[in-house]
Amino acid sequence: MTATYQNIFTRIQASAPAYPGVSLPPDDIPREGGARFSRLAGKFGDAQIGPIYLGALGILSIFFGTVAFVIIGLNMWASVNWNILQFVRQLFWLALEPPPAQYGLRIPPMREGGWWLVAGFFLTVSILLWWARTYRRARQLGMGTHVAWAFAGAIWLYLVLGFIRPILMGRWSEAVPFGIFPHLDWTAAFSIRYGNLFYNPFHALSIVFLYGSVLLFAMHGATILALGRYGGEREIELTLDRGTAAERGALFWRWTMGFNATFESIHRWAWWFAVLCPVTGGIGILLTGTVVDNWYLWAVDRHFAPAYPQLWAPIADPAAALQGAPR
Ligand code: 07D
Repeated sequence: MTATYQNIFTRIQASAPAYPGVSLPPDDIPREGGARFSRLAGKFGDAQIGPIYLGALGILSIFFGTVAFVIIGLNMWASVNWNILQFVRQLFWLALEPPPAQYGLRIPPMREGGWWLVAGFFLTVSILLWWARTYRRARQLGMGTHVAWAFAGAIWLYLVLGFIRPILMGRWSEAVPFGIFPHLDWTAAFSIRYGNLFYNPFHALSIVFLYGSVLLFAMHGATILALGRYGGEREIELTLDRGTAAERGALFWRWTMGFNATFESIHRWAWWFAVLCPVTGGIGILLTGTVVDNWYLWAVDRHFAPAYPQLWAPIADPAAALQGAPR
């Protein structure tokens, strides 16, 4: 019986002396810690752990992220009267909420959303510093900055949700609360308040790229693993010759779907699909409440959602009774 080489789980671990990586420019802080080896880590990725480059941006980012995390945690703990047992029991339900609508964009008392503003500020500083770190590390290694720009796509959505849109709407209360279930509740409430996000075409596009990324990643990952016996993961050496893993992978897709990406272009497909998920999502959120008040009625107007027959006397829109900003 022939043993077939299937490499979904198997991973050959070659051991070699620790390698700290290419030398860095003289203005860079040295990398921290030596190198260790872990057999377990080697099952998932490289067996070598460290050295790690922290640098000024990394240290500052972790510092500000920790400050945000601690502020959020302490506010949650305070909300259960500093009872540690209730804090642990109710952790997933606890929240640090943004200021109520009546404060608009003004600075509220600390207990009424002030801490939310402070935590959000520190979290944002931390995320932006981490972005700068991904940009700088790539530059110092002589790489392109594709990872940083992909990360910027996610940061765009984050900023739309918590900063840009609330400012356009004139009140911080529009922003997302901190908390596990509270932020999920916010998502559901947001969808209902603005007439069902399923009718927002940018939400639909964002889902296309979310699911599309999953599909592409599965196809690409499976193709490379299936080509493992021909050294498929050594991409660059394979692209020019005939009969290589690269060509077999291309042929597989050309034969099964009639079209194939190249070993280079598949990564551009993957990059764009992943990045367009939060970029289109951010556009959809930006338009919600600012340009379009109710996505269902918007879709009815454009004849792609059905208008339900009016069976009873018309029900007044509760929002119509509101005055001023909340309206
Ligand atoms: C959220 C932003 C970037 C994050 C960054 C990191 C930390 C660290 C540390 C505390 C992911 C932040 C840092 C967290 C914390 C400390 C110290 C990226 C994010 C930079 N939807 N929906 C999407 C589906 C419905 C709703 C996107 C599916 C309902 C709202 C996506 C379904 C309702 C919003 C998506 C579905 C609803 C979305 C997110 C199905 C009510 C958004 C893309 C099958 C539940 C967001 C345009 C992403 C958006 C969004 C998928 C249903 C509401 C494609 C599959 C109808 C309010 N939904 N959704 O990359 O962009 O997120 O909308 O039912 O805001 Mg939706």
